[in-house]
Amino acid sequence: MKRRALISVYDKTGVVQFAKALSERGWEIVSSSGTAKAIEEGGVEVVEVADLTGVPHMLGGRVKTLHPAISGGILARRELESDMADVDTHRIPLIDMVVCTLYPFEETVRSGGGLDELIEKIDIGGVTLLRAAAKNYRHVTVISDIADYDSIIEELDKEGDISVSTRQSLALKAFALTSGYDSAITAGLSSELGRDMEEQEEIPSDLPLNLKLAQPLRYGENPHQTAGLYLPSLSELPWKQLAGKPLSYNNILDLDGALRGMAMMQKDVGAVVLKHTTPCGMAVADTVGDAYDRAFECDSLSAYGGVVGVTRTVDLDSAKRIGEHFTEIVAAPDFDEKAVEYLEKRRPSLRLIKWNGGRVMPWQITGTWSGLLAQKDQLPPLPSPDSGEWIGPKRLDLWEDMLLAWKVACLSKSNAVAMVKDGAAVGIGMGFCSRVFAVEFAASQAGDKAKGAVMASDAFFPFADGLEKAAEAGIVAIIQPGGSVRDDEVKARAEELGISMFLSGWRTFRH
Ligand code: 93A
Repeated sequence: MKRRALISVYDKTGVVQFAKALSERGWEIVSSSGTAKAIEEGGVEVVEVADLTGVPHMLGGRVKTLHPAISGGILARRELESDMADVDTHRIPLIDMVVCTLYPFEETVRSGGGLDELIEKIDIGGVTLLRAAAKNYRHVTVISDIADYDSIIEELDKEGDISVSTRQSLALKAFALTSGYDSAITAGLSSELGRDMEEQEEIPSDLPLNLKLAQPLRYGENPHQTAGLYLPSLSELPWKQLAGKPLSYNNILDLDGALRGMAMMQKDVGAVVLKHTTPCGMAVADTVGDAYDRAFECDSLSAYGGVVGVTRTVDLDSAKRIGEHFTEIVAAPDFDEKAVEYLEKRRPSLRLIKWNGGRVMPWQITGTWSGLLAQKDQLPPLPSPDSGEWIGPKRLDLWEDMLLAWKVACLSKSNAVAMVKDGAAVGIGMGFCSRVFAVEFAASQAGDKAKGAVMASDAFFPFADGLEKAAEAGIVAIIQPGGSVRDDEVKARAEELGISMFLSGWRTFRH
């Protein structure tokens, strides 16, 4: 019987050659409209999904492959008489292979797409194809990565078919992709939609975590501590290590800070430098190299042996700049080949981490002597100039800096304040038991750069003293949650000092 492949790809790189190779090996190709067009233009025979289902693509492309004739052809259990009777009755052609690359949701977030664009980039049909094929891996091959085209053709040539072990690993790969895709949607939409998210969710009575050891580690925070990395079963790490020494327990902790920083800055070309999970520099710029240099400058002493996260591909120029300093890890959405080659030579131990933008754990779980604490791992919505209360002059001209300061403070250990000027952190006071000390430290680090800078605080000012210290240093605008019993006093003092103050309404403690 003729085997059938359903190909529906956003990224059309190499699809014509792949379809051609399948077709030459006797496969029938079925495709959604854009893919069918590309394949047909490449001179390969193809059946349109619409011809197979009898229903045209509709809702401007929102419904293309969502149809029982497609889902049924993928999901049917070939060994089950009743399933086969169903497909027979409804004349559903069986599909033996699904090839699908999803709408680029994360790229849309990174390029600053607005809510409408983001919503349209949520792939529904493609995810359904992938999950259905992965679920029925016993009969169906699922290809979710164009990098697998060649090995599939090779296996077909060598073995005449795709082995069950290949199908299993491709299924896991597809599930890992769709789960990462869903987390990216949650992260990408939460800053757009979260403003209405005042209500807390109910706490579930069980956490269905099902954690499995993914990687034993040499030791924990210190050499005498046994440790391992655990993942929920079926989850895969949201990153790939491209080079360098194996990650340690502390590396994985620090990397977490970098990924969080990257997620917060994903709309910008940004860089964050961290030590012990909290930032010692964070900046935005026009290029990755410039953002890195500016982030590094904030506290170049502490950056030694730190972790770097950048929000765009590391090219050779930025690799050279990063390679100048001793760093434990560089995390990025991607690395140019030349950048990897350069950094491998220049810093052989440096761990290069390619992050897919996804995450694994929706919960933050902390072991304490009193039990396991669990909380939803989420930030409050990104403030916007109309989402809070302004006191004194409304310095919209400084808003972008205030937002960056807010992000630095979110990422820093409490009590935290962050001073930012012209798109770069210039002073970060964090991990202090007193907010006044945090301000004093940040101001001393910023020096003259504090003059005309903005400041964020991760929690309210209990007294006006922290604010007064900031004003002394030259801070002109402050973003903080508000909510102190002495808010009136703090607001009045800000007005007297001529400071622009924005009360966001959301606290961002990090312990
Ligand atoms: O808008 S969708 O969620 N609705 C669908 O029914 C559907 N089917 C496939 N997006 C859908 N797709 C996606 O379209 C695929 O994941 C792929 O990214 C893209 C291919 O469309 P075309 O072949 O028209 O270029």
